[in-house]
Amino acid sequence: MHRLITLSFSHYNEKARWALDRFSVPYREEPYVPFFCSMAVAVATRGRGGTADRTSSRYSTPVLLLDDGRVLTDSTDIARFAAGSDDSLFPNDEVESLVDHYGDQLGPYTRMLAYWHALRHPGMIEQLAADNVSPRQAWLFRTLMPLARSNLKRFVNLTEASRDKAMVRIREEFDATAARLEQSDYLYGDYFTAADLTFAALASPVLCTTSEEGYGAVLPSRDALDSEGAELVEEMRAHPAGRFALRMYAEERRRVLRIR
Ligand SMILES: N[C@@H](CCC(=O)N[C@@H](CS)C(=O)NCC(=O)O)C(=O)O
Repeated sequence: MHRLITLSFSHYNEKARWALDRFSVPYREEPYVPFFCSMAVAVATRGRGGTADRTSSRYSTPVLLLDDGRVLTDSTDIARFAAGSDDSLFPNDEVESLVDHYGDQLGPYTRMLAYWHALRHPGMIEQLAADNVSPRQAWLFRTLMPLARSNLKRFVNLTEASRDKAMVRIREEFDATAARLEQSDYLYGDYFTAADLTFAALASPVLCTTSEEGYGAVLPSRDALDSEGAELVEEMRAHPAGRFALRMYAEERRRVLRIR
């Protein structure tokens, strides 16, 4: 069976999981927390990793280890592999460029805001670990977290200025997406494509999409956020683009049993 190494709660990983689930590709997910996921990738790829891009290192997740020995180290490559000969997910260059655009221009900012809120609340990131990985790994993460906290902040570039920029960029992306949706129920054409999947997955950290709504891992509960975090999530959920993302989950995120 194919092995999917993930940073379990990450939205880029959710994008890969969604595509694999949608096309009923059998795989076993090996879920990790930050740092441990990079070590798992280094081990699984014998130190080679993949290709670093503007938003990630070469040890980033998701990584799909195929039965035949091939290794896919990018969520878009994994989604393309999942779709196989079905060209409805990636019908053309316009969809490809929307996927790349959201990967570059939305994903890094929703991730930054999610970490901003998670790291402000003592215990929140440790709870995320407890909700998403094995008790042993969660315990180890909790034990090492005091040392890892500042590295994580530096890694995601968490400062007030970057938080403010992230907020501006997310609102711009949501507004542009909503404008696009005035023409159609989908981001391209009149059917579901990888552009819709990518937007919905990468918007999830600011929507706190729940597993009941279809997210393939556990994100922080809205009740656990402070007023600033809760207001942000309410604003994004009420936005036409946020409502669209939640609709894509309701209508298009087919969950199949995953073996862990
Ligand atoms: N372009 C990559 C981005 C993936 C990415 O940024 N993954 C993050 C999780 S949100 C990660 O693993 N970061 C750790 C690292 O880059 O070392 C993709 O879409 O697969």
